[in-house]
Amino acid sequence: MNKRISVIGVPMDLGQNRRGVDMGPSAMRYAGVIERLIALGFDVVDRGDIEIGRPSKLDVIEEGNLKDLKVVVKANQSLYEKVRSVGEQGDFPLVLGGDHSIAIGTLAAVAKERENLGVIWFDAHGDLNTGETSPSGNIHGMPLAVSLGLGHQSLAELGGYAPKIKPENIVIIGARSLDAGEKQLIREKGMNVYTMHEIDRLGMTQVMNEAIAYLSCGTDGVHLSVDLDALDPQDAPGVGTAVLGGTSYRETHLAMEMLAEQNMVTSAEFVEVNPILDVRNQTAVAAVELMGSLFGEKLL
Ligand code: HAR
Ligand code: MN
Ligand code: MN
Ligand code: MN
Repeated sequence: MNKRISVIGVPMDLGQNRRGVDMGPSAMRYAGVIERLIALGFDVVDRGDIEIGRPSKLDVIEEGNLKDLKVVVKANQSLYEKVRSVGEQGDFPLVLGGDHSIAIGTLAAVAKERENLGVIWFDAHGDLNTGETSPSGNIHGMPLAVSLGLGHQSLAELGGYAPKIKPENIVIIGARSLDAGEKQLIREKGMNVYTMHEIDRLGMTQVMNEAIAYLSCGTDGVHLSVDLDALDPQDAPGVGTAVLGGTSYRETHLAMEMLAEQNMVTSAEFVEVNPILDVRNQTAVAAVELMGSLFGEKLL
């Protein structure tokens, strides 16, 4: 991994319905993310937070089943520019959310100079909806579809190009709540999805070995996107759309530790931490501990 890490906060809560996830970056800073990475020997620069506009009453009018589209696009444009600028300086971009709609800006930036960016997507959900398939109109359920070039043009063409990612370069891990349109898209594109069924059946070790081997050939970088709702709600209660039966605290750490050994991840984001729904900042702490494992913290 690169020596210098640039931390970027994105206090975005407009990609979904539950207020509070905008406080995620603060909660992870209070949980000691900067200090933890410094203690691991990294040069860490906190780039502060991206400014998120507030929708005016007129803006809230939904456009093609896409809630708060304009403000989400604008914030992702700012995030795109920030992530590009730190990437150009050779830093490792570490983005703290905010809801998962911010992956639209992160991916637009990190995929720009790469022909074959790999993506590892830890999530209970597929985030593969478009305005047409989304049951909710929440943009945080759409970022992976957007990165494939699907959905509203103002999202899909952010950064001036589309698609960002090839479907065969994506590995989804932890899925257990997929909408009909998402299942159809996964089948159509033959995407790599390790649902909780495969994790239970094969174990996280084999799942990660397969994912790592698969992405090691043919990719020119790997973006890791961790939605904290991938974890079981017992271990990460502070998320807006908790789904029972997720990955355990240790399974998720093991996954991060295995990625650290490979030194293959070139950018990362940790999203959906909602302090209002959390218990004593437990989910923010878990996120920061997972970042520790990702960046090479060892148990012994
Ligand atoms: N699939 C549902 C939707 O599109 C729920 C989506 C999301 N929740 C998230 N994203 N936290 O992973 O509305
Ligand atoms: Mn998600
Ligand atoms: Mn590219
Ligand atoms: Mn999710």
